[in-house]
Amino acid sequence: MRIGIVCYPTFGGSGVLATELGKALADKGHQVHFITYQQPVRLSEFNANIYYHEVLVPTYPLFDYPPYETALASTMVDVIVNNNLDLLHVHYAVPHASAGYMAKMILAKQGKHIPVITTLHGTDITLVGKDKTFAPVVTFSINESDAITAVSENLRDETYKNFVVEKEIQVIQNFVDFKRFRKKPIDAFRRVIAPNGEKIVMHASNFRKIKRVGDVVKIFEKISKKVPSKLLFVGDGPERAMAEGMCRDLGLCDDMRFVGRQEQMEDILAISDLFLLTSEYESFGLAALEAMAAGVPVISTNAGGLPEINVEGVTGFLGNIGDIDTMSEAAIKLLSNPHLLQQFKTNAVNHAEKFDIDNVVPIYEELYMKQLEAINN
Ligand code: GMT
Repeated sequence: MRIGIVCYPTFGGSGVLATELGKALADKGHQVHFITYQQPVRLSEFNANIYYHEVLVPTYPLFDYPPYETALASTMVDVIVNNNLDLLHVHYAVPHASAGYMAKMILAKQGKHIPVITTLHGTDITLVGKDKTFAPVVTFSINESDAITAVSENLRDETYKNFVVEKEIQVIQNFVDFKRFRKKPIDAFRRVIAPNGEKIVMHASNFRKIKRVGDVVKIFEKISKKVPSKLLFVGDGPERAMAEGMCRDLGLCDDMRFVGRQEQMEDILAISDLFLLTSEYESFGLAALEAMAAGVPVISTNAGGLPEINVEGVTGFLGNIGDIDTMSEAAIKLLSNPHLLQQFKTNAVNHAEKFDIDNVVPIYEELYMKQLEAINN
């Protein structure tokens, strides 16, 4: 198949998922065309089946707000026509689903019919999408998509709760390239971070408010009083300065490290003992799944779709949003009992394997085939 993929090219989970999906489809022989405003972060190696088309948004003195959606829809049309694409798969509804609808309508006028598949990822529904500034357009374009998928059962339910959606939303959960995360720890790297054999606790996110990174610091403060440990903060974003301020105020700077955005997550996860995810909401929590695939148990909130991947008392522990005490007690319990920690590490790997890329990509392929059959009949 010749597939167009539209996503955000940044470090966000939806872009990561879309890029990994495109790469996996290309490995299976499909021709994949990424249409984004920047090269997606995880699209660094050459693959003969992958094409990248940049969306350029011209500036003009009249435009206080450059019309990205118009440029995107026009680029979609151009790429679809010139590469004879079979279908378009857009990730994150805002504004990709409405741009996809616009492209589809333009092409229909030219006699080309192309299915548009929309994958909902999380904040496109729960935060941005349901804001009344966007809601009518999001509702319309979701309903006009030929197929809709959501990355968790929770997100499917949230979508039905917040929007009038008449179509079936198929749940296709996030996946992980299991092989990639089965890496041996690099001892020298571990020694740099934890020179005296301290435990390594980690958090990775885009440091948005919804991640509650302040809670990560508070939990770590409690952990470090009981278990010699270090905290690695991976990623960057608006709340990073606040987290750094907290670490200074609490006198924890020697034990906390902000390593910024990292592409080699597997190397960092390989030396980590515990992953903290304190979000107010996660439709799924891809970062937690990647941690589990690397054999790192997870202490998380029970928000959104997190209970669908982090199994209480098996792969980690879950607490209510903001419940620092419960989450830190669970973390201390795990980190101070080597036998229990090892058991949870094994459980995490075993559970993550269910979300292996090889199990999930065929579900997308089947969906594409179904849509192509429907449009051709
Ligand atoms: O987590 C973020 O803020 C980024 C966001 C995105 O769309 O890029 O991630 C969402 O999509 C991921 C991939 O499907 C999910 O694993 C994340 O849970 C989801 N984030 C939220 O729902 C907050």
